[in-house]
Amino acid sequence: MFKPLRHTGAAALCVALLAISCAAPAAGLKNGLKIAFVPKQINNPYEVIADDGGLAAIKEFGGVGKVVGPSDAGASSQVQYINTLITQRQDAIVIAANDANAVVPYLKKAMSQGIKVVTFDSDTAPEGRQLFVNQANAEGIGRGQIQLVSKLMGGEGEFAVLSATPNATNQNTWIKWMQEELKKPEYSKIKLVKIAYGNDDDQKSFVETQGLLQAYPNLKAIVAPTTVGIAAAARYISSSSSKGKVAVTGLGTPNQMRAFVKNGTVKAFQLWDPNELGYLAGYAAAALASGTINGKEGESFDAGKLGKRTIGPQGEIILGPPTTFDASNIDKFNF
Ligand code: RAM
Repeated sequence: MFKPLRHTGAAALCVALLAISCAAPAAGLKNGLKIAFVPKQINNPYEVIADDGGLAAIKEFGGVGKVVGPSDAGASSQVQYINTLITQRQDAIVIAANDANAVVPYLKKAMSQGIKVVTFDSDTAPEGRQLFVNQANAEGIGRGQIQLVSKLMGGEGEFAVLSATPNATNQNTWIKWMQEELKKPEYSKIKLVKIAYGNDDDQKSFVETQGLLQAYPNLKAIVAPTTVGIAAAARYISSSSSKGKVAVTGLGTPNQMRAFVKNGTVKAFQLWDPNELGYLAGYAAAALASGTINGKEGESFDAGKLGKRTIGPQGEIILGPPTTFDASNIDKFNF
């Protein structure tokens, strides 16, 4: 009896105060925290899902959330948004950084004024933030992509990587681990011929795909560790004579890739749930801004439906392992 009554009371109070979100805040979190999400780019479907997860978390713990950011993933495109958020005295900024260094001076300025900074999806240099919420272990993602493409290529032939921007910390780290994995003897018949950059721009990624197919007539696969890149590559290949000859894989959202799996262009690809990534980052930011954690290794915090989470080395919090999607399971996922 007691709990529902309390919620009714909180709801009535929220209606009275109008502007404040109605929620039962997680243990120890301050009410009314102002938390801003800054995606790599505002119109990237992946970032939209992640930010929506963050806003859902903020609603749960009774904060005030918003999403602001650039329309392109350029290195410095987020700077003006960070400056505005500092002026607005947000409690926390959660950012998917477009460059490891370009935003650091501005994020440092935010932190010096008491604003908590959490990176998610794509990290900055460690001095630019207090926590990094990572979608999955970076080494596991990189090595896993090679294991997958090797299977799709039958263990031999040429492949290319179609990445996001040349400065994207997340893609660059994954590619580094791909190259490490390729050193193993079982991949001696596989050759990475080119790393192309579609800048997480659909059109550029489409044109880069075309360029790769022309430049490397023996290409057997394209690995795009970006949801924008893989969707553009699949779209190009699905209506070209390379369909069925050149495998497309990488990291994509099931909803964007479903048609290409159904029409046979794509056999398998991977990802995690971006919504959960944003949700976890929202709770991490709130815990920092409430002072229930300071960002030290070993500290734990309550992440709502994701349960208790613990900070690992270098301030990193990991969401969980990626899922591999194929024709057998893709319809079970809706994001
Ligand atoms: C794109 C972005 C994002 C990355 C995903 C996999 O949407 O580059 O940062 O995590 O792909």
